[in-house]
Amino acid sequence: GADFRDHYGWVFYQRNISVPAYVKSQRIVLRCAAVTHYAKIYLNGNLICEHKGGFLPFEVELNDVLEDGDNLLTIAVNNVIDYTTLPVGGKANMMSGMMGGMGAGASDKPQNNPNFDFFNYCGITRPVKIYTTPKTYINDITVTADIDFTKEEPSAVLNYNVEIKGKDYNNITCKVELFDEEGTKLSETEGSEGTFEINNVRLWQPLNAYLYKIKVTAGEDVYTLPYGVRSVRVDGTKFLINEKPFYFKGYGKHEDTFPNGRGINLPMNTKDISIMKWQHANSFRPSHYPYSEEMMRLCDEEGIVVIDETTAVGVNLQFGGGANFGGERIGTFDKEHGVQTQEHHKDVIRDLISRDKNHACVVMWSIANEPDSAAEGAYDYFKPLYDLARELDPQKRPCTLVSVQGTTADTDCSSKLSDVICLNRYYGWYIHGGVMEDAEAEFLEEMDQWAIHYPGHPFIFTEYGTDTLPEMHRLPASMWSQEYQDEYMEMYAKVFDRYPWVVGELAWNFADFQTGQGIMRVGGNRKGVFTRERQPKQTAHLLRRRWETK
Ligand code: BDP
Repeated sequence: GADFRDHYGWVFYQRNISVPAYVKSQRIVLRCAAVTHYAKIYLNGNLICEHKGGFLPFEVELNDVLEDGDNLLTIAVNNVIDYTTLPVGGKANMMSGMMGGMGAGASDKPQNNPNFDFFNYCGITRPVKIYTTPKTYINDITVTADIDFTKEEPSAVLNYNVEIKGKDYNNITCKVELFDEEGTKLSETEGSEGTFEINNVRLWQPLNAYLYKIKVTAGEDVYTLPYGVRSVRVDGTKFLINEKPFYFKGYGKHEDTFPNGRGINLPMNTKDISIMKWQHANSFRPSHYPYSEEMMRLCDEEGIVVIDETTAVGVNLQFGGGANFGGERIGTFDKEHGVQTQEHHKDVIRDLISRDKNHACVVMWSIANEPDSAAEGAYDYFKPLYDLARELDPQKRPCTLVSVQGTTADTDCSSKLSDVICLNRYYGWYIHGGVMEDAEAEFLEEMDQWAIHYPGHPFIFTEYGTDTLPEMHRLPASMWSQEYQDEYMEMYAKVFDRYPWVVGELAWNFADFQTGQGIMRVGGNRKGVFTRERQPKQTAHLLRRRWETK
């Protein structure tokens, strides 16, 4: 019922667990892949672990706390979002605020006010597992590749680093073997740090993946890491993958399906990737939070390029007319009244890079979506975050943030910090809705400004789209109709094609998705190029034709 849907605060998941005696000599670990947004784990009533942030894994060792027989495991989950969490919850309802404070959201009941446009699905959204390792175990593996492109057949040096933990970590032998994708052993070496040379390396290419396997044996522990060898770098206005200019074609997505909500849905992941391939799409942005590890692996396997994003959505108190603080306008980065997210934001970056650093599919880090990046204090908020990401990423991928409509070349701190400028633009929807000529004219005007102020970097359009109802057709085209979505997509394509420094188009959104209630949303956000059931709207065919040759 509505009470459950609108629940605010804690819920408790409980069950008994028991671990067979024969594994008790092992290290026993409880791993939660995602608990949204705050978790407290109790075993037999004792708090054993806490974790903030709803989209990244955490784990806790159970050996010292497990009792024989049944143990009561409690996972307490809190769904509250506010000025200290990512994503950010506001003081007032953002969606109704957009229309001058009317609409849903007026209630005295304590409630969440998402400062973002997707339903605040919470709970245990990904697998909880108990697994074992030997007492001395492989804690982490980091691999980077130096590729020599000067020869006709490129060669590569893989550098690996294995972190071993546990009581014997110092005097254990570590064997590392390299296999090709078919499982043929190519070479073998010893030591927790080392290199492999690969002549005639098979590169991981967009839509043409190739994964080597790196098998680490440390004492009794074994782990095999699939690893795609590829390079990424920005050169002038180009985004290079394996030294070749890459053009992003695809979407911003959500982890959102019926009836799973944000709960993991593996068959739908497979379906989504196969639909994107049908369309000749090669990439997407896992907006606005890190997706499941299963999805990241699938992208590695399928050659889908990913812009990996943190949970920082809603770091912008200008939404809803900026009336978030008791009806007053306050600065997003105001020390006293603004968001208090920077430290947590750093933790999310640490956890994200530590989880995803080895994935070939990840070619860039997105530090935030539509923050108040032109506000006073934005540079000071973001500079340390970029520094941290650049320091932590062993592959030194480019970094960006995704800029909201209204930022300009000279005001957006992204201009100073990002390797690629990523823009969300809605000319023809939120601005000049229904008047395509005006929309195009203002869009071109903005593009020319960026060209003057900010030459020399690549640009990706990370969002553009229109709410579109599958049943609605209109001639002449008008807003919400299939025809309008087509005309809008055609206009954007025309603009993108004018500017050689535009290196990507990620339409908003791949599929319709659930949002909160409000007068701006009809049964959710309907900007999908596919319905929530993953059936094509008319524009899916138009994009397919474009992307086949683009
Ligand atoms: C942008 C947001 C995205 C929204 C989209 C929209 O980044 O989350 O869903 O606009 O309004 O502001 O559809």
